[in-house]
Formats: sequence, C-alpha cells, structure tokens
Amino acid sequence: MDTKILIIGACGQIGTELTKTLRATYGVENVIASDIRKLNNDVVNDGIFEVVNALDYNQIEHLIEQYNITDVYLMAALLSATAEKNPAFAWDLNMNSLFHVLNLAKAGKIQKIFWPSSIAVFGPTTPRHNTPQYTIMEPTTVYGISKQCGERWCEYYYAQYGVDVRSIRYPGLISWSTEAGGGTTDYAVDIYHKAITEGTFTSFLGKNSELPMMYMDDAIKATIEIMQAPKENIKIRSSYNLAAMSFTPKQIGEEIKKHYPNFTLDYEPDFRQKIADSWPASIDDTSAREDWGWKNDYDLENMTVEMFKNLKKHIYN
Ligand code: VAH
Repeated sequence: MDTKILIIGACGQIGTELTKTLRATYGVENVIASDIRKLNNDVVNDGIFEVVNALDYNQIEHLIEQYNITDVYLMAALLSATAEKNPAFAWDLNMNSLFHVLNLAKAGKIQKIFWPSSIAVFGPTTPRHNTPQYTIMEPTTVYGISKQCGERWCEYYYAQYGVDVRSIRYPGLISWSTEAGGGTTDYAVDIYHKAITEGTFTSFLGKNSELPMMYMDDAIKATIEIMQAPKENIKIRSSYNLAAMSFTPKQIGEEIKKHYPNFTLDYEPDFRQKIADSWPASIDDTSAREDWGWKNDYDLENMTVEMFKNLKKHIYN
C-alpha cells in the first residue's frame, strides 16, 4: 500500500518544515497537513490541508478513512515554557492527542506513528553530561512529565498491541523559517533574527547555560530516517536520544560575531533559567547512530552560516 501521510500540528515549529520535506519526498498528493487553524500560508496553500483538532478522536478518524492514511506524524504539543503557564491544557493536549493516535493504530486504522519526545524528559537528578539513553528521569516540567509519560505509553502500545510507533527525544531545535514557539531553547532562534534586525540581543538564559541543540534540517532528516528504517532496526520503542551539538548563549554569541562583529549580547535570566538548569548539557545518542544510522550534518559553525543565508534570502531581503 502506498504511503499516505497525515501530519497533525503541521503549522508548528517542526510541523512546517516537516510538511515541506514530506511533500517533496512522498509527493504533495500523499501528504495531508492538518492543524487546529490555518496558521501557516505555505503549509495551507502548497498542498492538501485540513483543519482538525488533535483532541477530537472522530475528526482524526474521519481524516484517516477519507484519505486512506497509513502513517501519522503527531506534532501537536505545548512546549516547555508555554506548558508551565497552562499545565492542565498542556497535559490534555500532549497526552490525549497521543492516546487518540495510539488507539487508532491499535484498531488497525494506522500502520505507523511518529511521536516527538524531548530531552525535557530528563531532570535535575539526571547525569548532565553525555546523558545516556537509559538513566534517571525525574522531569520537573509539565512538558517533560507529559513526554516521559508519552514514552511509556508508546512502549506499552508496541509491546502489548504491536503498534509501530517511533519516537525521538529532540534537543532544542533551531529553524530560520518559523518564529520561536514558546520553548526554553528558543532564545537560540530569536538571537539570529535580532542580530540582523537590531545588532543586539538579551538572552533569557544565563551566559553559561549549556544545552543540547540541533539545526532543524537535521531534525527533519532524523524524523524521516527513523520512519523509513526497517521495523527490526527500531530496538527502542520509548524514544531515542538524538544529538548534534551543545552550546551556551555565550558561545552562540561568539559565533554570530564572526558574521556581525558589532553584535552585542547581554543576559537577563527569567523563569526559563530554572527549566534549562533541569535539563542535560549534552546527550549520548549512540543508540540512534547504531540502530538506524543517525548522523548529524550541522554544527554551530555551519548552522550559523545557513541561518544567516536563509534569513537574509527569505525574510530580511
Ligand atoms: C522546548 N524546544 O524548549 C523545546 C524542546 C528540549 C527543548 O523540547 O520546550
């Protein structure tokens, strides 16, 4: 049966890039993008788009039957900083959207699921450097708790019902094409915009807050690679650690100064500092590299070149 894809949350930070790449990979006619509202013109206008509420089981089921969907990428979620401001809704959205998709797969209506986890599943008691795939996980954010729970349910639905759900613990993701979306790592997106527009930036994380990060192109590549990997290669059914680089606000500032020598950076840590302090500084992703051939293409230096090239070409031209 040909791959027919439904993306739920297609207008989000990952969803917009993922939709573009999936349409290019599988053909526009084989990718149904969906979101709660028409939030991104390219996603809505460059292919098939449907308005769907990720919390409405019947709406999702109807789309799956209408388009003979085989694969679902569930990208709808509230990220860490936003979730702290609205814990009840964050839990509802992050968990019940997952249950809907898992149960549709259990009922035989979906063949394969991608569900994003995050390094936010780790907490202040987790070893911070080169954090292993299996370790202490005591997340202290609503977002991290929901992602840790989601991983357990993914593993349970695979073991008990044979649901082919695959997952990645994304680090902080950096993209030129979408505005920062309520994440604790999103200072690393906004800093590039402000380097161009204002020549200065105030970081809401402190100078030495080292966090695992990744360029969006690498994250999209990993997402499609794990979904295309032979089933027998996916040995971890909770979620795979994934890494590319780690840096501090000071280090990204220094990289930006290679392009904008007069750029200035200062620091005013806010409530997000406590979230960042609870996360690892770096991640061991050996399992992803061994099981399904993961390899990152971008580091801080070439990502910064790409970010400024694309921002100046597409946004600040
Ligand atoms: C956030 N960008 O900051 C997300 C990510 C590891 C962080 O999950 O909430």
